[in-house]
Amino acid sequence: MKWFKRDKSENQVLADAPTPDTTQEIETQKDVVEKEKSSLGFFEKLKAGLKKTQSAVFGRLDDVFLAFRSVDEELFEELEEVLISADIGVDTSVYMIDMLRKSAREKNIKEPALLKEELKDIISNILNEQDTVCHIEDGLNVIMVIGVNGVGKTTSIGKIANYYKLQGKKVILAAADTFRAAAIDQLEIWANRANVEIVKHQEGSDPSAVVFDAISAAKARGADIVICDTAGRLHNKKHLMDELSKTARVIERETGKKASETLLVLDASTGQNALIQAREFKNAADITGVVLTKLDGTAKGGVVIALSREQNIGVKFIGVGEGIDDLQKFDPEQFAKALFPEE
Ligand SMILES: Nc1nc2c(ncn2[C@@H]2O[C@H](COP(=O)(O)OP(=O)(O)OP(=O)(O)O)[C@@H](O)[C@H]2O)c(=O)[nH]1
Ligand SMILES: [Mg+2]
Repeated sequence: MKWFKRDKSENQVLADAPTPDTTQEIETQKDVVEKEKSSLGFFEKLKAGLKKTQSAVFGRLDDVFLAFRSVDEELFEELEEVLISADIGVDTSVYMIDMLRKSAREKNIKEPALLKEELKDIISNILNEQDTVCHIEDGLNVIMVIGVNGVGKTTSIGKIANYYKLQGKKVILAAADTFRAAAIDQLEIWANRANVEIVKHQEGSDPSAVVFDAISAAKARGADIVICDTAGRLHNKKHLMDELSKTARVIERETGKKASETLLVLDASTGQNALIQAREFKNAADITGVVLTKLDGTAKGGVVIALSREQNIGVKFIGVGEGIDDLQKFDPEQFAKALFPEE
């Protein structure tokens, strides 16, 4: 089992901070308070984005917990049924309930409502088994963004550019979806919104030449991150693989290393289809993580759990709306917590 170290600072609470006795420590505590405040906003937004999934699936689990007086086999079966009927998938649902039985037995849990916390832990453990951190190192990083038509690649790139720009990174977008002129224009609109530079060529030009130019521009301007948009076609796998490996060669040759991340964008509202796309793309490219979009418009948010458990792929960012701020760094514990209605 792989466990990845995660930066917990965003969720740190003030109670964790030691009593200050120097100005510097007071400043540090201020930072913690600020982070706590922004993390509250973060959580509210996450909850709002998961509202549909919560009421259609996890709210129903809550009803089951309430309806039972004791922890028995009938309860486990009913919980399993609710999970299967959501887009969590049979294998993952069965696994989750097996884990729940096990912890109920080991901890001698007698009250159904107490199983809820166990289930949250089971979900965050499944999610934590994958690498959910978007790795950005010192120096130049290239992020490739791939996925089928309409899943939200260009929109997510705009949001990710804004996310890193706000962290003080210098970002350049590469308009390597040269398939349609409109795709280049759309990326340019997002570059303007995020206030970052864009490198573009004519429609129909070679995508890897755009990436080459974007990397050259990034070197010349001392940029930290180049994010590459790509055309969303999967119908011809050979073509896709050829194009991606050509671009990968350019990235490796020009930066001396592989792309920091190759992010697959999946539309959560397509449910099981998103899982199929993940499997297909994993065969065609070295996917390092997923951006899961449109969680706000769907009850199929449970697909995140199946992606982690069945496709062994970590979600790194989630899209919870169409605006530039509607992107969140994925946080397994917070996500598991936000799936359930408040106590
Ligand atoms: N509600 C919601 N809509 C989103 C989200 N992300 C993207 N969209 C919408 O999805 C639609 C498609 O987004 P694009 O970014 O154009 O998708 P794409 O993958 O680049 O599409 P192609 O370039 O045609 O392959 C747009 O209308 C976006 O506003 C999200 O997180 N939530
Ligand atoms: Mg696009």
